[in-house]
Amino acid sequence: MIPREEGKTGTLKKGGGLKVAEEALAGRKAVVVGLASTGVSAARFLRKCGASVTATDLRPLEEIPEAVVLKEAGVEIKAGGHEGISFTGGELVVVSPGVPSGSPLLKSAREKGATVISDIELAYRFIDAPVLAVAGTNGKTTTTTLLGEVLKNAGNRVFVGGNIGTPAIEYVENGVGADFCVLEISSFHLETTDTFNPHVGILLNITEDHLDRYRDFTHYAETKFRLFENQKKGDFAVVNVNDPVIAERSLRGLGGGTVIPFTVWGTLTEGLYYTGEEIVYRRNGAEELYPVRDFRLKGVHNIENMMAVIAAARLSGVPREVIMKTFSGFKGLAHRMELVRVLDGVTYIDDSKGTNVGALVMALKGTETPIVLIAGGKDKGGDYGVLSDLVREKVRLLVLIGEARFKIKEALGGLTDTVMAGSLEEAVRISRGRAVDGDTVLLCPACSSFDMFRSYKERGDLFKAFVGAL
Ligand code: UMA
Repeated sequence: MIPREEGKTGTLKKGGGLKVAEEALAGRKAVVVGLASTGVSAARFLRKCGASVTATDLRPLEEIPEAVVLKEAGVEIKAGGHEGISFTGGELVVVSPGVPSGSPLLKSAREKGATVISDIELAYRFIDAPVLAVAGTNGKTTTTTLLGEVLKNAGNRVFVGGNIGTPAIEYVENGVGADFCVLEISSFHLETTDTFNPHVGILLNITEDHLDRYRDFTHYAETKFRLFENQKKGDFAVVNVNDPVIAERSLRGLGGGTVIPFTVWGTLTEGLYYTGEEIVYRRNGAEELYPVRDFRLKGVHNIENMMAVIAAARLSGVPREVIMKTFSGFKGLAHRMELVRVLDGVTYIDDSKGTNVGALVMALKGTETPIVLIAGGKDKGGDYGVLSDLVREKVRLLVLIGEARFKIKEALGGLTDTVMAGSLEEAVRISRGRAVDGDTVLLCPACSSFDMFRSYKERGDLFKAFVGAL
């Protein structure tokens, strides 16, 4: 048994909270860029703390329903573009994740001497609890949720937020405190962090994504490694060394914290590995075993997610038994390899959250039966060619939708039977007609949803509705 650890050194945050934020921000000039969920929370928080706030969005006013309440709270709003926003220096500029850090407005802000930060950085400056942060191209939301559950089941008060949905600043704004803050962190957040330093940082994997926003893959990967930039002795970097990009970068050093590696292949003398039957956690010469037989999350990528949770939870003082019990009861999340229905021997799976090529690789690897694959959506610049072997081997029929359908057809269409569909509903109908007993119909678009839907959630919900109506 590994002795209880509570990370008494390192970056355990103390102090902070709403009172300190009010002292720091009262009278400060702030500009909030982007007025979707993050910007709305940030503007409200800054006003609550007594800052003088201007908020701006490219969208017109009528598309920002929260504008009315913000105006009433004293926020000046410039909607329908960023014209009229100028900087004299000294402003605090809080950027929503969806706004690229290299945008002309933010460039001009920096040139004029304003401080440009993400909402995560703003929140971090006032968070008064240990921060456990989860990053990676895929698996972040499952890992964040599971870590939150494990900590809660051990009797802790836990805030779970960030990319998962609730902007982190709401933790500070609500002022109710917690024993831990578990934050899902995207590369977008990390573009504009400064002092952000999680006590435990988890990096699950790095594969191609968001190449419509970054110069190239290296730029995207390096942005993710910023997670560890400020770590000090007493902090922990929990990293998947089976991922070649992370393994190579780890050799060059990840920051000042202790690296806890995990891998599903091979063994480790320190860290976590997988025997095929159990996860082994080795730390400071001691060892613990976590048999996976009763865990409801399946697939190698979920073993990786669970390894990361074990490390972060044990470093936070959670007993092994609580982890085992939580894992055995955790069913997984909607739109992530979610079983929708079995109809005439055909299994329908909703993996609408599979918004990049890496996610599709995992979904195909984790499916044992022949597959009718529905893919396509808004292209993010990834290389579909890496799917060639898996498509040839596993995909009986490729049904393509959305803007990216031509590009995907060019890369993969010659490898298996391929058809185009004009809508998701048509794609479901075609799949129903062509799938045979024992097949899996898998929605895993490898693209974002914004060409046809408001979000991956809407896409997944519609898929489930169409499948339900068959
Ligand atoms: N905008 C401007 N100027 C610009 C560009 C955009 O004003 O130059 C405006 C847009 O019109 C929009 C706003 O800025 O109104 C951008 O908002 P946003 O996209 O940041 O939306 P939020 O609702 O604040 O959502 C963000 C995250 N979105 C993104 O990272 C794109 C949400 O992650 C997150 O849940 C939420 O904050 C709360 O923390 C979503 C996401 O897609 C799930 N994340 C990416 C992913 O997982 O792949 C990283």
